[in-house]
Order: sequence, then structure tokens, then C-alpha cells
Amino acid sequence: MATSLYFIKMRKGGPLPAPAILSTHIVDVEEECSLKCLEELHCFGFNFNSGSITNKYASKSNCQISGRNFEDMEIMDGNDWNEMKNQTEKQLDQNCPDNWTKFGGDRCYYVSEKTATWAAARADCQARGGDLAVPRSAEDSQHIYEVVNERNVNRVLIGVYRGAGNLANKFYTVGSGVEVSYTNWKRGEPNGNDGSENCVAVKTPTTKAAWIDVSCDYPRYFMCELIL
Ligand SMILES: [Ca+2]
Repeated sequence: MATSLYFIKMRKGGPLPAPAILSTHIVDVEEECSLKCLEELHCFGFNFNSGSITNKYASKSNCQISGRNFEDMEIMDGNDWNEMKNQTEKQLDQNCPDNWTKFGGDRCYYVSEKTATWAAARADCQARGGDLAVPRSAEDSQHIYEVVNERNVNRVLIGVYRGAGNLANKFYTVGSGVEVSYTNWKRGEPNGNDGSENCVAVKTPTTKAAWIDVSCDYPRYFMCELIL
């Protein structure tokens, strides 16, 4: 008999939902209940209650098949699974372009050779297939500090900018355009809220890539990020 192997992938991610009774069967013996489970794609367990169910089924037993809701799951067959696995492995094996450093498994960072205004810097990163880098955690900041420090430049533009108009006290990230959730401001920064400092740079070495708001128009080195 051919065996089919299936894998269950959660549609929405997150924790598995609580198991539910998928079906109930009237059976004679426990083995029959286990076979019912094997027949049912979403079964991961069964509950066999031996003995009388009703007068009509005096000698029969109750078999409950439990599993999880169909809407939460997506079934992948062996081919889909292999394809997903290959893609993931390929991504992990993929190298960054020359002169970029790899970090976090699937990200590459690059510090520019030349200086540019923030807008030109962003265009340069995009032309390289990425965007200006956005530090999203203390680990990112530490790595960015190490990369920038190695290049011996002390102010490097990143993909964070000040909102306009009545959003001028908020900062946003390139790409998704959402307000920053992680920040790493240098003490006393941001301080250019008179409209003169609408872009953000990281400052090294003493402040270890802490953020400062700076003019968007002054040409500086910049850092690009590429997701593999
Ligand atoms: Ca400033």
C-alpha cells in the first residue's frame, strides 16, 4: 500500500488552536477506532469509549476523532514541504554581495564608499537591491556599530526619518513606513525639531551607533540593508 505523507502548516502562524472533536463513530473494537483516525487527514488522536452507547448499540463502542480546525491549517504534501525546505536552505546558504557583511541569517549590510544626501543615499541602496538600513534591536545596533567602526567613519545615515507637519515629533522607517518601535537615541537627541534635522544617522565610535537626528541635505556616508 502506498503511503502518503502530509504536513500541516498553520495559516496564521502563532500557537496551535485547541484540539476539537472532528467526528464520532460507532465501532466494535479499539483497533477500528485507530483506523478511523488514520483515514481522517486531520486526526491526531482518538478517544475510545468501550461499552454500551445506547440500547440500540448495546454491544458497540464510541470512537471520537480529535484534531484541529480546518480553517487554521493548510495541508502541504511531501513535494510542497520539500520545496519550502529547499527554499529556506537556499536562503540560508545564499551569500551577500561582495563588500556586504552578513548578519542575522538573511540580512546583508553595506557601508557606502562615498557620501551622499539622505535621498541620494536611499536611491543608491535601492539601486543595489536593498534600502537604507534600519536597526531593529540592540543586536542590530551592536552589529552596525562593529561594521561602521571598522570603516572608521563616525556618522552614517540610516533608514529612519522624521515625520512631516504635525507628525514632526515622530520618526518612521523606510520600506514599511511605520513609526519606529525600537530606538537607540544618543542622550539629548533628537534635538533638531525646528525642521532642520529630519533624517537620522548613527554615531560612532564613542556612542556605539546611537542615533542622532541630522540634516537630510548634508552628504554623509550611509548604510544599506539587503534581505536575502
Ligand atoms: Ca541632532
